[in-house]
Amino acid sequence: MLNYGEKYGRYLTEIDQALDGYLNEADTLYQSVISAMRYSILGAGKRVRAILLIEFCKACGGTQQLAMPFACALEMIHAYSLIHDDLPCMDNDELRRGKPSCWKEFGETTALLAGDGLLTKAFEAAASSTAQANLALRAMMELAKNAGTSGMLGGQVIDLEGEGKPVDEVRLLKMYSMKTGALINSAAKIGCILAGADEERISLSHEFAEKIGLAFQIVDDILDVTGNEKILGKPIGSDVQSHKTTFVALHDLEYAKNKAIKLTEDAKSILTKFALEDDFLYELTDRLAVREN
Ligand code: GRG
Repeated sequence: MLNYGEKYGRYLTEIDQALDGYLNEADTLYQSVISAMRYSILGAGKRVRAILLIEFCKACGGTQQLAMPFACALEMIHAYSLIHDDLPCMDNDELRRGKPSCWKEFGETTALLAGDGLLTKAFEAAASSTAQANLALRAMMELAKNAGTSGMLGGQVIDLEGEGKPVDEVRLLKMYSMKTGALINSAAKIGCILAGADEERISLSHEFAEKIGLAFQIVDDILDVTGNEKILGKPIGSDVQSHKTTFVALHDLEYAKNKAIKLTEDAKSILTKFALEDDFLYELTDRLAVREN
């Protein structure tokens, strides 16, 4: 059996190969946008969402092959959100995943279109699913809702409109659960749905993902204060610079760290209810709470 690092490495390679397969269009007339899409998604990122989707699919009796089209779709939607989030009209960030952000490398127009291209390509990839049609359709609905106004996009709006204003904890947590939590949530749920899991397991995966989604964002807030720009691959201090209220600003670093640890422990206790092939998901859950990028 592969150890954690080996299994993670294999996931990175296989997800990249599958993404590459979706992003090969030979028409030279619009290669500029394909190049920008490939630049932003290939060989970069932790692939947390894709890996969660595959792991939950397997935990419910499915296979990596069954999960892969939706795993790629989720990574494409995630990459589009990062491209658009970095644009000058949004966060105006020049560094992403350790290299110039898409707009810095290709210009604003191409970056905008590359984001749009990845968003639409995501649904093309999802539609190539080999899952039972009713399950694939339900998964597609999860994907669309969690990416759109009732999920990540809505969370981004709440976030942007809160800049420079006092934000209370209720609004902050709502924003986190939409902006960051929704895609993570859809990863776990879609994995279960594709495998034909019962409602109880789908709901358990939802509870698990709510907890790690919040822990993930709290760690992101912590890293924005204590992180190392080189390891993080994006600028630090951007929350303060854009006058954003964060979990760390509402409480303090110590409280935030403890909260992330508590959420992680609670999430792991939910995992005991799944028949997992190994400890990989437990270890991933633990590592997300102490990650440095
Ligand atoms: C533009 C519609 C639209 C939405 C943007 C997701 C998002 C909303 C903005 C990205 C900025 C940000 C800090 C989002 C919070 C979620 C988050 C921590 C994203 C980074 O995800 P990782 O750490 O990134 O999984 P990698 O590079 O590893 O894939």
